[in-house]
Amino acid sequence: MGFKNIILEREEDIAVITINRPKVLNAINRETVDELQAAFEEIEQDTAIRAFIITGSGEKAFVAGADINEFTGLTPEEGRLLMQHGQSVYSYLEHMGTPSIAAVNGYALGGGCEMAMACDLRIASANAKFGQPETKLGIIPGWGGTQRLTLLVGKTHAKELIYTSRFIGAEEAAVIGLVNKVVPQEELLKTAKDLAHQIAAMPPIAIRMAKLAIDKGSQVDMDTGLNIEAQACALCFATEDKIEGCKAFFEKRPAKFQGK
Ligand code: DAK
Repeated sequence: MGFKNIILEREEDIAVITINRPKVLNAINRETVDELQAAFEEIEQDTAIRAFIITGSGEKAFVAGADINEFTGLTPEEGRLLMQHGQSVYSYLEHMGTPSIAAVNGYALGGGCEMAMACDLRIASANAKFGQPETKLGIIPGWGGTQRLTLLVGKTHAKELIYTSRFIGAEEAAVIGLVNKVVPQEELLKTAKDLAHQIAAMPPIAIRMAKLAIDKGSQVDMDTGLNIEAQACALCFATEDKIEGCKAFFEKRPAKFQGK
């Protein structure tokens, strides 16, 4: 599929999605949401892609939120539909078997911060700024912000950030656990790609099972979570990659995983 608002590129066993609307700081409109869904499906169906990155074009913004131009004249019903659509696309991203990394190269606000939070990992450039400024617009985060921010940083920080609409810098985001790592802007994409390649070299079924156990397990009680972990681990025992991983260990050589 040809895209107007995003760029999808493949590099060996990883892919990079670049949100490409620099004139509006990569703000996401409906068309971009649809293109993202199509790109996610394309990546998910391609088993040769073992990890992917989402970033923004230019040096100023990752995504400065939902495109505010599209809020004008929305009835509550239209707002609800738009909100649910965005939520379902971000949930699709969150639940993908292919692990995702947000390379946050500037402003990650509102729907932009929410998209980064739906990714598995987040690397930020030193100039990145995060925020959920919806309350300043008279609304509240509608694409998962109240839920994912709370899960990632806890109620204390989530409430402060959402109640005040305050932006935080990359270092503060790292301190509260919103990002994995902060790097100089010129190193951002390379760092994210190195991490993606590192994950891509791992056994994909084991990575998918780890993701499932962490994500599903964190939403249930401990006993149920441990049960999910045991089932997911049992499935790994049935893979050729498990045999190869253990064999390579004893043969003192790097393992070659096939995803089987
Ligand atoms: N939407 C549309 N245009 C935007 C934009 C946005 N989110 N952010 C920036 N732009 C545009 C600006 O209007 C400006 O356009 P021109 O004036 O050049 O035509 C251009 O990008 C450059 O921006 P600035 O001139 O403002 O640049 P500055 O460096 O001065 O400021 C800034 C950068 C990021 C601090 C500032 O642009 C800013 O505050 N932007 C808005 C941030 C924001 O509030 N984002 C929205 C968060 S709310 C829902 C669905 C979705 C959502 C909620 C509910 N339902 C359906 C219910 C999600 C909501 C959000 O994401």
